[in-house]
Amino acid sequence: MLNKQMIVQTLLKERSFTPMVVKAKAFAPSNIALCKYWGKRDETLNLPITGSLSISLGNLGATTTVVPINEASDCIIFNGKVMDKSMPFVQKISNFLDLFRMDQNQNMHYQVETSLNIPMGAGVASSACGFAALVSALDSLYDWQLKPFELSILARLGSGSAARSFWHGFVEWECGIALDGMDSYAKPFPHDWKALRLGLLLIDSNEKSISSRVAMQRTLATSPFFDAWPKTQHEDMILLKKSIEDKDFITFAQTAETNALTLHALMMSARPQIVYSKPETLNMMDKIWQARREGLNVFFTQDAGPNLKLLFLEEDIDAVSRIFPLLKVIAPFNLLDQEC
Ligand code: 2P0
Repeated sequence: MLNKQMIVQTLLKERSFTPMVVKAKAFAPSNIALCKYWGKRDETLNLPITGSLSISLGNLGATTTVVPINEASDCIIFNGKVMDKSMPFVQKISNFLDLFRMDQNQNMHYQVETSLNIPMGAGVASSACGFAALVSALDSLYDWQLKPFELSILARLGSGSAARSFWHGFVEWECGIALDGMDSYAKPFPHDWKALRLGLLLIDSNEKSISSRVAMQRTLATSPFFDAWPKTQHEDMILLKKSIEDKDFITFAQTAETNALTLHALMMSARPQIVYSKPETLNMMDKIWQARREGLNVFFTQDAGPNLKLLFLEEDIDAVSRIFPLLKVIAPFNLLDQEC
């Protein structure tokens, strides 16, 4: 059976493990899926059953600095604070770094300092941009000069959605068919859309009750409707890509919304059920649908949590903000317009 270590060894074959700089730094944007990744054909390598398509959040994401240290364990610093080694996410990062401890590098430990400029608790996953930034920083530290698809494969081993966090704009992650996943990586879907806006609507910032990993496994194993998901996903991908090419906002945003609702319906049909929505999530959906009935083109997508991400166009910022005054508005294609 293939494991992560074999993949890393294949990709880094003949690459040096001598640090070329004292400290390496990299940034990776966060991404929101418009056509979701849900269900793995390989649990170990995070290989998806379907392709997915995301939009990156411009200059909102993770900046990670990696420094080799002469210590017996890694030191993980998050937003300025040293994290306790017993924390699950610290262990997840250390386990990931273990993959790069081979041959002459086996005793190497790192100080990994990550800062997020996404508002904490905004319902935007930090693991995707975190793993992507970490892989890019390691690439710089050792001057491996890996190709973008190779970086995407390495980051996927940390967290599936991290495969999509290496580019700005729209990004497509192909599911691939190879057992080793060497054909399962992301690449840009090269169409921009300057007028597109994304709004982060925070409903609940508490940690989710069930991880995406466990929720994916359970949905795949128990939902009586899972068989329908790959077909729906394939059709949605075609619609979404065509609507981006045509700048057909209604088809684009309606497809993203339906894709998210289909995903949540699937999860609700798992046994036992997985329900990420809170009563307030449904209230907000209702507000969005009401606004649409009144002629405002606002739609949403939802990930593995109760928060919503609104989709609308620049011309409707004021109208949407009047309904949702606390909305954090992001212009994914206008990098300079965003706060850091
Ligand atoms: C996505 N999500 O496409 C989907 C939609 C959440 C909902 O990818 O187990 O943290 O590390 O591969 O990437 C969240 O799952 O899962 C996710 P792992 P990941 O963005």
